[in-house]
Amino acid sequence: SENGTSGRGALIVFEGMDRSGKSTQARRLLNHINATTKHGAILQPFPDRNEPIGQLIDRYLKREIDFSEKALHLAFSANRWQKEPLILETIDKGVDVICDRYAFSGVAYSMAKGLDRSWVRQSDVGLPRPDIVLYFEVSPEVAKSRGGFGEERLEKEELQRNVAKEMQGLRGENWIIINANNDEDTVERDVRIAYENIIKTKELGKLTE
Ligand code: Z5A
Ligand code: MG
Repeated sequence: SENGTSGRGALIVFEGMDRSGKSTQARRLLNHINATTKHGAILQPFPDRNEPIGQLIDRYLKREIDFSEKALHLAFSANRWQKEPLILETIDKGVDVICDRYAFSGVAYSMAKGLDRSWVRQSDVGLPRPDIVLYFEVSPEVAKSRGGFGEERLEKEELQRNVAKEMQGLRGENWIIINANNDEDTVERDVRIAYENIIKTKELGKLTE
């Protein structure tokens, strides 16, 4: 098969700070893969605001309803579990899955708000483990200069700083740091290089504690 050695699709995760350009680049990579490969890719954003639990999360982010911090954490996690079967089936067919945010956002945001590390990690244990995490690093000044910042309720500077700190602690050997201060074409080039260099294990792994 043209898709690596094992024939399965790759699980690619975009993570990083607010306004770092994750969604922009996730879409660009999707288009690139679909234009240049036979196997293709799908885009899976998290939170997935179309799925029932994701609709509640969307309403929370828009300040329409409230959640306790722990219930919110579990909602974000349940939102991912709702999509686990789809992710596994898609990977199995040889199609790549691009996730725009994933469990690392879940852990980092909840820890930044003061929730306990092991409690927070538990709800995502067993989810598919990404082959690669593209971590978008952007300076606070650049992020602030980009559109839309501050509209939703988690977009507060101090929280963002804490999230960035927690994200540092989550870095693993399959993480690639992307300099997201650069212009869109430069970032896209770096993302494509990372994509070309993904090393897939035979079977997709699972997230552990
Ligand atoms: N959250 C959580 O708490 N727990 C979880 O488990 C998960 C999420 C999964 C909503 O997420 C909130 O949920 C988020 C984390 C929390 N909290 N906050 N804040 P979301 O993913 O839906 O958030 P979003 O609304 O999509 O924003 P974002 O992800 O932070 O933005 P982005 O995707 O990184 O950036 P973008 O939309 O691609 O670009 C932002 C703007 O910059 C836009 O105007 C672009 O045209 C522009 N842009 C992009 N790239 C560039 C470059 N290179 N140069 C100049 N301008 C650029
Ligand atoms: Mg986004």
